[in-house]
Amino acid sequence: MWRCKRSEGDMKNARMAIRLPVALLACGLLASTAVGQKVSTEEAAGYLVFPKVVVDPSGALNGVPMDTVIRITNTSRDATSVHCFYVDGTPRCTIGRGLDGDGACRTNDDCAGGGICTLSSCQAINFDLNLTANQPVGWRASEGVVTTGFCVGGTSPGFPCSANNDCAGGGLCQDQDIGRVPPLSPGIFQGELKCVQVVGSGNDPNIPVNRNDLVGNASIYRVNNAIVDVQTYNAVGVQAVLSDGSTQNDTTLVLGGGNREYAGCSAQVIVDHFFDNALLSAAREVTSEITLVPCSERLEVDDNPAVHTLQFVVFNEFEQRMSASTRFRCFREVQLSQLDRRPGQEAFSVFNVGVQGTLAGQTVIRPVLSGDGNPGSGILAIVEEFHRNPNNNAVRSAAFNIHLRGDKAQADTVAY
Ligand SMILES: [Ca+2]
Repeated sequence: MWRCKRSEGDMKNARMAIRLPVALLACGLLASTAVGQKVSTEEAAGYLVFPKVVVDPSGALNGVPMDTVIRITNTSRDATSVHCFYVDGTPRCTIGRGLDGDGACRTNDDCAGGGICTLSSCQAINFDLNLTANQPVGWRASEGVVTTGFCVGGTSPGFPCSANNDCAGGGLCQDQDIGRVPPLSPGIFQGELKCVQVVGSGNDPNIPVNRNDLVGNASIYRVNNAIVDVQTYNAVGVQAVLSDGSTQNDTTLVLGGGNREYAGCSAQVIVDHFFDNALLSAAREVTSEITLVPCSERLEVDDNPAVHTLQFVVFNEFEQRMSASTRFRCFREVQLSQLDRRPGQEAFSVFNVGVQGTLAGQTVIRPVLSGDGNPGSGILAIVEEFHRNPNNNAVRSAAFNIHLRGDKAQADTVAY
């Protein structure tokens, strides 16, 4: 009965030790809805979403430099083309150079001259990949792919190279043009990556194709002299309804609803988590961050991205219920106890262990109807758990995917 898969990570056993009655109930429901084409982190799909990509070479955001390694594999015996978008969800100062000289900021305090730290544009950066049969590719988001060589064999197959000694573990650097991926450094980038399997040729090579051949994952590295902390999550795969290789009509992907071209986003997102500041032992205090991205998005044509309102219903281990809500545009990364409280006020949050009185809980997230009857975009998310040793401030983290429950009646659309 216990089918909820958790991603790898050294916190796995600690999390599994606490099983909530409500969690078991939710997972049973999840299993029973898994029919037909899926939105999942386990099966190959025609549309991939990586909810969180972060690049911060100088460590200005958290004091530790961060980078993200992205991997995509074509599981098909046929070659394929892929059209991808980085969506820039980095908050930036309205006035001032921010943390990276390009305006990136965490709060208004990072902005000079009375500037406001805000996320307003959600600019998308697109690129294309051409993958041969069964080909894995990978790159560091900070560096992208700027060469025409890629490693074969060794321990980094599919990664870009200029010579054999760029390929770890004895791999060979072979000439093959998989495409160019723009580097996201030297500044700060926080955002998501979305990739669609496309026809790759003809008048409009970016038209989606009805195939389900892509899998992917991402590893977020936090590295300095004192720590090496790596967390890996699987990309969310959204499967095309047809997988006969036929070409779609346009560059608007319809997810769910009556005229679906892809599986629909779920009606609810469920997160099992510890409450913030829970002490698992004298040497482990836990906090969690959630990253939210919308299922509906206009990737290349939107200078005023929609605001999404989400409702959070939070249950503790006594199944007592509290609620909170938040609004976001294309991307939101936030500590759970800052969803409903300002920084410094986390102790009063419904996500704080002191408010809830139990170590762990479960949160159900659903989009809220807007005033004009718009049903609201579905959402996708990942959660990161940070375990801090209060004695020396050493932090270890793990990322995990959330659970999806129920099929949303209304379609979501992704246009580019
Ligand atoms: Ca379409």
